[in-house]
Amino acid sequence: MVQVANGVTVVIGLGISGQAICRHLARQGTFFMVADTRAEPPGLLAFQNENPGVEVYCGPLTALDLTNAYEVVLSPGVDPYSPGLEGLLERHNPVTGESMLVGEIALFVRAARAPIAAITGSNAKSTVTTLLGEMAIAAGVKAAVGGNLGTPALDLLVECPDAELYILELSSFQLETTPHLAAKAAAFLNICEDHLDRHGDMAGYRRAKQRIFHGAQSAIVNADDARTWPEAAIDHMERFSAFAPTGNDWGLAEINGELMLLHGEVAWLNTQRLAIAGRHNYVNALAALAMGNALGFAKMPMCQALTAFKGLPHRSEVIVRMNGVMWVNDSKGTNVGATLAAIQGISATLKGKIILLAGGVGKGADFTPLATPLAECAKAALLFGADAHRLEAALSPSVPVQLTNDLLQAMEIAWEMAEPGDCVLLSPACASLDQFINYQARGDAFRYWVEQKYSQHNHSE
Ligand code: UMA
Ligand code: ADP
Repeated sequence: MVQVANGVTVVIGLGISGQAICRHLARQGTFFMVADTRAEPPGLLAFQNENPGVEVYCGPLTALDLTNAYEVVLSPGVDPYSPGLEGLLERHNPVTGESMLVGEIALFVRAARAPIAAITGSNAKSTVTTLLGEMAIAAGVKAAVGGNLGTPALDLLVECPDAELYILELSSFQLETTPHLAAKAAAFLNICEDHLDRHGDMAGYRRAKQRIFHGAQSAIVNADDARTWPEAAIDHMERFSAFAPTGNDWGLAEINGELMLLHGEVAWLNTQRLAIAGRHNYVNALAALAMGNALGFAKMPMCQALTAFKGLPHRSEVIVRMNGVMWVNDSKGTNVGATLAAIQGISATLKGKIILLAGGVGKGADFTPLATPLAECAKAALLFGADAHRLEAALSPSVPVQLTNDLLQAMEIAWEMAEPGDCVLLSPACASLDQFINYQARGDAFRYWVEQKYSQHNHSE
């Protein structure tokens, strides 16, 4: 058993968050050590070279005695209920007044000197977070944007020390270890099955996400899904919907044949003026408007930012149209809800059929909700990765499916199968980690292959 010395802060995890936590603690002059469950975590040597005085323990947490630790700061990728961490989340820390086990965001809340706008949900977090950041810039507010997306939250404190607002995308993993966020505005966008391997069931997953509302001044919620509404009353609420708004909600409705973004009865923007496509993206625009409104941004700059926003890579991103076939990279479609949104958004305007490329780590999700929409609009589902067989079982026989070794083989088959009017859609409904470093690498592999084919094709013409 390795004993942690008395009064030491223990950082668990040497990933992006763990390293940001270490930098923060070092800046604060806190005495800390690091533990990682992996024998050789990536970046270990570089970390040791840069932090020669910091003790690093690599191995099972059950062999680390944390009894004397001052506080344990956990990376989001590690389950707070892992063996070796028993009871820590529930144990009161008499010095901080919080739990003995906290995450990066708890340290951020203690140190931040500007209000926080926080965004969670199963899908659309990055899109709404980025949009809100663009709105803040347009409104002349000095905002720092990060969290689960881009710059880790604690690094924002040094990157943008004079920020007037922190805009944070927060995952259920980060919220699980955040005792009291006290956001100025907190948005819970939507919920569908995701990360059930970690949270156990939907109730556990939702409970983690609901923590975004602790101490919030304003709550921004999805009027169409009561699971996103706070359990306790919050002073100010903004609600958005994919349908015509009720009362002063934000919503979508046709006026003179044009689909408009509305606040109550007032039309704010024609959806034709948006560069992002699909009803799900219009709802994302409404969520960002609702959030900006709660934060006091003016209408004009928010609408300017919306019309200028082109969307993010790896989210229903059209890579190329070749031989009349559209190739779309939705590698960030890492759960069933995101893949459903992509299928519905694309099939609504498609002349031909969708050839879906899907698979990877399913995180315990039920894939059957994909079967009916795919049966209507898909030519085939080409499956790969760890949960390909589970996907096959959920889709077959209503959808023609084919098992492949990997994404590249699936793309070769799609190339042969696709006809003019079709769309080859990479929207895996799964995490990438069995075959790629992350979803970006998966999307980049897709893009690279398509671009190579495109240039060969153009060359041969
Ligand atoms: N790991 C171990 N042992 C350890 C520490 C980590 O096995 O002791 C493993 C984890 O199980 C995981 C991987 O290492 O498989 C990375 O975990 P981490 O906690 O070190 O992750 P970071 O590198 O710090 O990245 C995290 C977020 N990743 C996760 O929550 C898994 C990143 O979100 C985020 O950008 C970053 O912090 C900065 O805040 C990525 C993500 O996939 C995009 N998030 C999930 C999502 O969006 O669905 C939640
Ligand atoms: P997150 O950060 O929550 O993963 P992103 O903005 O990166 O969210 O989008 C992730 C995936 O969700 C993409 O595949 C995208 O097409 C899909 N998506 C975007 N908006 C929505 C929405 N409102 N509902 C469901 N899926 C969505």
